[in-house]
Amino acid sequence: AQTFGIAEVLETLHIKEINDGTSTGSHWTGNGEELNSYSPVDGALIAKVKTTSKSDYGNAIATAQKAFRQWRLVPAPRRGEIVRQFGEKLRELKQPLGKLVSYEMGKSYQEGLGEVQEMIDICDFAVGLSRQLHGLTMHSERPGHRMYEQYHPLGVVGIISAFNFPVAVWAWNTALAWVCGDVCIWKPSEKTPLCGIACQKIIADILKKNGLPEGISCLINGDYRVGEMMTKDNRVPLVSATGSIRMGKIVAQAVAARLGKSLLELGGNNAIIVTPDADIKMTVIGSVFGAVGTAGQRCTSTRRLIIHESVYEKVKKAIVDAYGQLRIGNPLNENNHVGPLIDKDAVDKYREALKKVVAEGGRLLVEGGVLDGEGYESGCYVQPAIAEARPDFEIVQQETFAPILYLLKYSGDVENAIDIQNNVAQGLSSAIMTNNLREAERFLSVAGSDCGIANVNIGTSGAEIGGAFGGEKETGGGRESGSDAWKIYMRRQTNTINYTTELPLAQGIKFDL
Ligand code: UN1
Repeated sequence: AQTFGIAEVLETLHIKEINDGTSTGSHWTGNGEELNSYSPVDGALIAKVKTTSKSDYGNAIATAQKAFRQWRLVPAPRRGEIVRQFGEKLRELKQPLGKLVSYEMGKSYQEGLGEVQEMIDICDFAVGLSRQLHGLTMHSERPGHRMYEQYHPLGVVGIISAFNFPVAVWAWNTALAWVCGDVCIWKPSEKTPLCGIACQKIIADILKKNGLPEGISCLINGDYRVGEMMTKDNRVPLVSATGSIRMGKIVAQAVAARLGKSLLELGGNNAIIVTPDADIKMTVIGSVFGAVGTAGQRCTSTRRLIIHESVYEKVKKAIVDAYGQLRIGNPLNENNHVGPLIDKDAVDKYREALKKVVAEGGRLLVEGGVLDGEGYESGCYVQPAIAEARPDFEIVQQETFAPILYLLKYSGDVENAIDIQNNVAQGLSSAIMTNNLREAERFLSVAGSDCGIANVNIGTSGAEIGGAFGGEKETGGGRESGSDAWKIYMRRQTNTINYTTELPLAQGIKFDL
């Protein structure tokens, strides 16, 4: 019933009505239950996907392990060449893939394109990285000895990703893991399985054209039960998981129980501190995009504004006025700013949060509400809301994955704002709006923000791929994407070589025979 050229998009990306959900490269099966993918844009059933059964999973792992034995022998720059081809293909398919992201997940088409751009960027990054997987050399304390370290691939990397970035987060992980010499098994969110299928088809085609084995990229589909097959599996040395704190705790414990490694990127409760010196115009743009972009469903979404009392009324008015300009509706229509939430469960959680903030003594400045009528038939469209609240409200301490912004007031020094900011369980992204150099530096200092990301005069969302992405505390501590995040996908080996005819022991120990 929808008319956004979606049929064409699905055809270009080779998505059929019923898709087998398990792929070991070019080979597809799916013997598990059926999963429906509905669009939150118009409520339509886009396609049915067969989930991964235990035996499908077993096949995928076996194929991946076999592929690893070959892939690890391919020189890293040659592996980079495959990632380069993948990035080129993504450039070609940016529009249809961006549209599928927008239609299956509900973010605006612009943001869908932005997400594919993040994939392209990480591919470029990984290509360069493929010639820079450096270790250090050290000076041995023993004469005639050489000491150095090298990085080897880990093996099979499991990737569990969330609905909100249905393609980019996989790419951050997999592009790095591939150049590192790992093979990957990906379980996308059960809410966005088609994005996963589209990506798998793109890479499978490239692998095939290059005569590379199936299993360098595998796809599995289903809910937490399918994820659990990987978290409990010794053959998966690293599990990289993005999603809720609740999910992260389950994954971390399952992986730790077998002493595997996990890379966690979980919830945020991100704040912007607005100081007396803030540029109000920039504050409004940064805050509004941060709070309502992706309908508040980024882990970096702005949830709290911590505003100095001297500018509180001014900032409040400017932001409330800006909310009056927001257009909510079909995300494929470029005139709209805000699309739907992912599903009706998310709408319920949004409603409950608004009730809760009022029950705790907060005041709604922009009331919010669920939209109905023409164009809103899916029941997933909500109005972004703003509430005046206090930092210690239970609901303000939590991450609600919806466009709800809490305004909090501080007085006195910037330290008071930093305290409020840090006084939550999560530690992903943070920002300060100020033209005061001292305040900015205090915010970035050892006594400043405790988050993995701390920005000055930028909002909390929209991080570039070049930096390490992730956060502290209940955000899980993992770092993905840029900087030296690649190291977690490899194992470090220290090598000492003796090129003399003596065997001196370290620490000067004498052991005469
Ligand atoms: C996420 O929400 O899981 O910084 C990732 C940002 C994006 C990534 C968000 N580059 O908002």
